Amino acid sequence: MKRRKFIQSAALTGLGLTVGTALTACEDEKNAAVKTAATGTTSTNTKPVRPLVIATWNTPLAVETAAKVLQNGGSVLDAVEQGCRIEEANEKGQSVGKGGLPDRDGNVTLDACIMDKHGNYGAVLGVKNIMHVISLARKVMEDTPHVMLVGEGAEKFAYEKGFKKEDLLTEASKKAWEEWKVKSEYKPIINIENHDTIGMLAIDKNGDISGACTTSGLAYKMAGRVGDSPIIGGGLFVDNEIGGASATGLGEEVLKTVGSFLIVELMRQGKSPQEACEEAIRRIVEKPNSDFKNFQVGYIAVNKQGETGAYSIHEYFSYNLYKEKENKNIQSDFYNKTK
Ligand code: SD4
Repeated sequence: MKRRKFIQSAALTGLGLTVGTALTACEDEKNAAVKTAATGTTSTNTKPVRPLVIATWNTPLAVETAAKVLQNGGSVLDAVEQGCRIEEANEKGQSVGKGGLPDRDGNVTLDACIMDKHGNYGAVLGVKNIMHVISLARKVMEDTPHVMLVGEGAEKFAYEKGFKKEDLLTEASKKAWEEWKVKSEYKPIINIENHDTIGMLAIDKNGDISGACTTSGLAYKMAGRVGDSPIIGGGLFVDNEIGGASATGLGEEVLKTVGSFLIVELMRQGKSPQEACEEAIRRIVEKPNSDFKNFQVGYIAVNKQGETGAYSIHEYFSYNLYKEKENKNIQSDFYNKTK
């Protein structure tokens, strides 16, 4: 049964639907007022928060850039693309774009994906020598019949589209790699506090949602390794009727639970963004033999109503949130409270 139909029939049969006073105007406001039998969660927020931008980690400039695009009447897709480009160009961020830490052979390879309000998706995986892979992912989405391009093919496509070739390995990341090589520990390094992979979700004044995610992946990964960030439903998922989610942290764990898709589907079933993020983290940590003490995963989510959620396994995950003209960095709640 189509969702709209289900909601209507739920209203008729009293299947837990509550309709607020301001809910006559548009469909998404009606959706936000759904109280599900499964969770008993009711949205009390009848006026949607718009525009809104949320992004993983301490990324004030990226979020501000995206917010400005929206304030100036730009598209929500432009907003997330422009926001992510800020982090890609930030050489200090060592897990995204230029200055990203390389793989164990010393090559910086980037992954990115983007989703628009129509559910279109584009991604590039394992790309060398191109800084703005988020824009390249958008070109894949808009200018090719495909959704993903990988490695050399993606790089060739970039040059065809006028992207500049550049060395992404900075002196600082080269030095870090050389130090790592001394011991060359096989274990993927994923620290808990300082990531900068950026996953960004935005809603424009009409309530349309887009998302983007860009990373250099795990530091010192095996050559050819791809994480969750460019994979639809893993590092990012957007459904314009429901909301969006994005992930950061150990991509292997996000992929095994299809984290961002899971969060959006949980919101579809009536969970708040916060409840959905918490459930997605639980799916990882409560697996038998989960090694969660040794890795971090963090999620952000937003629903159509502009309610947001964030949750991580360990302390120190934060996100930037722009809403009602304020741009704040907020510490996320987390699962592992034992020190
Ligand atoms: C990955 N999720 O490639 C990315 C890594 C990350 O901050 O988020 N780093 O698995």
